[in-house]
Amino acid sequence: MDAVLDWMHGRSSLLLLTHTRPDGDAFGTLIGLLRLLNADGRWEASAYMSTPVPERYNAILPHDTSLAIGKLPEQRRHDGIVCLDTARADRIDAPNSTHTMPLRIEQCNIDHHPDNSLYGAVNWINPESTATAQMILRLADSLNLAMVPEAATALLFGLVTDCGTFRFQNTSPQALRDAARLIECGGAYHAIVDTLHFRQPYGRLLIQSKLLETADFAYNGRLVYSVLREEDLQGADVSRSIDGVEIACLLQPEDDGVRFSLRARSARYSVGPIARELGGGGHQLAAGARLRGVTVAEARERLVALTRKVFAS
Ligand SMILES: [Mn+2]
Repeated sequence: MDAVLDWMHGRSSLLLLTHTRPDGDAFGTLIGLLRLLNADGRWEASAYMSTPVPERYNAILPHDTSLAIGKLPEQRRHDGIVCLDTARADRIDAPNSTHTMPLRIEQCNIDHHPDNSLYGAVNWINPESTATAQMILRLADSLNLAMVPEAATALLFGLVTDCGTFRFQNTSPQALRDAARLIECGGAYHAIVDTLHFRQPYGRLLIQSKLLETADFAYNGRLVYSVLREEDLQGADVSRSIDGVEIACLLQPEDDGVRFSLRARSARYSVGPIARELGGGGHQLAAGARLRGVTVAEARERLVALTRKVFAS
């Protein structure tokens, strides 16, 4: 973190970026840090995402005028880019598709993915962190940034989503302490839980039930997988909460291949190596990959073969 502090003190105008297909920790860290910096005033900060925050999160993550969607205001001249929760440079949700713009400005890489490729000019990677959001909390403390309630809510959202609302095995005592701290600073915990768990669109619940209905099992029920053909269903999950399941995988056909979304019950049978063998990456308990030029049947075969290795180890 010291390298990050030095790097920040040498800069005045920062652009914040996160990864493509952003998840809760991506939204939370991007918006949280943006709010913290702009409330403080020592830095001029803006952020960019190619697509807006999903509408269902509007109540907890209201729009911020310094967050640019789809197009970056031309006149801004940034002297540094902070990349949040993003393991590899090619996963940065950059203001243009070729990623040429960010590469010309120095990057500061803040992330908790163990397979981070250290692409930044400075890299602060803490795999012990349940969420990148906690690292932003540490950073805020070190920079003496006031933890304003909107930032606390955004960071709490990142932390809560990355640990499955304190159900996943990455829920550490520190995660709970940090959550308590963010709630004390005004983080809207009940609104977050309400949004995530008690306001599911009916269509989404129907899809979950369809996933269960069409699920396939292998290895005596230890692997479950399902094919999802509908678009835009991030967070849909073939339930690893099924008794006996160690690994769950969602296969999503795309134009030029298949996307794998993998979840493990415990670190004993980690999905990280499976994702990496498929050319992707992620954590032990949650990982993903995208295989080009394969059919769903071929993707299924690869999955079952790779899972065999994990169960055999
Ligand atoms: Mn994360």
